[in-house]
Amino acid sequence: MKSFSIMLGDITKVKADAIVNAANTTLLGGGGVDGAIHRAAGPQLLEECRALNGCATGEAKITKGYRLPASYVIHTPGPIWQGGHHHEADLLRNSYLNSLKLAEANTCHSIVFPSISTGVYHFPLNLAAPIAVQTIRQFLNQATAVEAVQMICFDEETKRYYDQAFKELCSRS
Ligand code: AR6
Repeated sequence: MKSFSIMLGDITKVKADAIVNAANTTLLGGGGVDGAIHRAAGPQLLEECRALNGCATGEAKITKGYRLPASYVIHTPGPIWQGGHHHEADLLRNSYLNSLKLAEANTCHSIVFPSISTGVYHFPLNLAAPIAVQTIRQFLNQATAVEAVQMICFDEETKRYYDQAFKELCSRS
C-alpha cells in the first residue's frame, strides 16, 4: 500500500531513503532549506555537488546524504516566480516528477519533499501546492518502486495550503 502524507517539520531531521533539496542551478548551496541541508550534511555534500556541474531548472541530480539521517539528497532547482507566464507551472511539475523518477532509478522507497519554490523563489502557495500534490499522486498511481512520499512543511501556513490541495484532489477522484 503506497502512502502520501503532509507533515509539519524540519527536513534535515527526517529519516528516509531520499530527501529533496530546493536548490539553485549552481547546486553550490544557498539559504532556506538548501542552506539547512548543507549545514546538516556537512562539507562532503558540497564537495560532491561541485562535481555535478550544476543542474537546469526542473531537472534533478542525486548525491549521498552524508551526516543527514537520509541516505540520499535529490537536488532540484525549482523555478523562480516571474508572474506565471514563464513556464513556471511546467517547471515546478518537472522538479517534482524528475525527483520522483530519480528516486525510483536509485531504488529509493521513501522520499520526502520540501515546498519547492515557495520561499525565496516566491511561487504562490495556492498555485504551487496543487501542482505538487497532483504530480505526486499521479506518480504513485503508476507502477513504481516508490512506496512512501511525504511533504514536509516548515510552517503552519504552508501546511494549510498543501492539506487543502490534497483534500480538493481527493474530493475530485
Ligand atoms: N525543512 C523543511 N522546509 C524548510 C526548511 C527545513 N529545514 N527550511 C526552509 N524550509 P526556500 P525556494 C521551507 O527559500 O523558494 C535557496 O537559497 C521554507 O519555509 O528554501 O525553492 C536556494 O539555494 C519554504 O516553505 O526554497 C535557492 O537559491 C520552502 O522550504 C533558493 O533558495 C522553500 O523555501 C530556492 O528557493
